Amino acid sequence: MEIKIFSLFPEMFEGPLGSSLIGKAQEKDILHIDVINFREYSTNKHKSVDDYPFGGGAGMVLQPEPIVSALRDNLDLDDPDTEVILMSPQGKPFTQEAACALAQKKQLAFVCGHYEGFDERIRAFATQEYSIGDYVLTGGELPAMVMIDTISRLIPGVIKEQESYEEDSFYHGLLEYPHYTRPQNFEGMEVPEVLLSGHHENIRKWRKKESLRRTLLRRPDLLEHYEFNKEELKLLEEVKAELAETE
Ligand code: 4GO
Repeated sequence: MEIKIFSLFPEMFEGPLGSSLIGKAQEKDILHIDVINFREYSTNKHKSVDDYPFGGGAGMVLQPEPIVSALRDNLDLDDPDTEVILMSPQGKPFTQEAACALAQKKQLAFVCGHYEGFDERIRAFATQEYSIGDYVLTGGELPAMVMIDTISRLIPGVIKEQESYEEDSFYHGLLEYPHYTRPQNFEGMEVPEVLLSGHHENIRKWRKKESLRRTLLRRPDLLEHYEFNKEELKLLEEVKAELAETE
């Protein structure tokens, strides 16, 4: 996959995208990430990219010319397999499902704004607009990094075990079951017996049940959209009965 980031602060990306699994994926040629500083596309002598808002008010607004010139110079804006993504608090909420869809694309471009925001006409050049949550940041760089990290680990070869992400929280719409490793007893806290039993079917059921319990207790909103199978409905009833007992 080809990723192009348009930002006034390219150095912000060096650490997060150069290290760990994303860095390795780039070395393995699974992923290519380019950061383009659209200040280089400013045509005035001060290399400025923002100006005062028409109509008055506080803050500066990013002008359309430098960003659009940078996009045109680095992307084929007519390629249907290229998504131009604007990072903004006004975008659609970014979810694991959105990440799965974006991971299928050939090329992704991320447009990171700063200051008060973008001139509205920049939106005409984006194919998507995403928000990573209901809060305001100083720039779109951190949201772009969050999205790139989430999408990258879904690309085959980026994480070791391909099944690994299929067990993630959210992948199937539930939170993950609890994990344990050695020691068997840590400061008096024991690993659940069933995980030591070697009985694969019981372990699978226990994990499914704990996954449902966690989701019910921590994120009941996720269960509103979840499509339960027969076994899951039964396990959820068991969980609810157990919770009613301890009330
Ligand atoms: C994105 C961008 C928050 C998000 C941003 C978010 N803040 N919630 N700030 O994903 C244009 C100027 C937007 C600063 C940018």
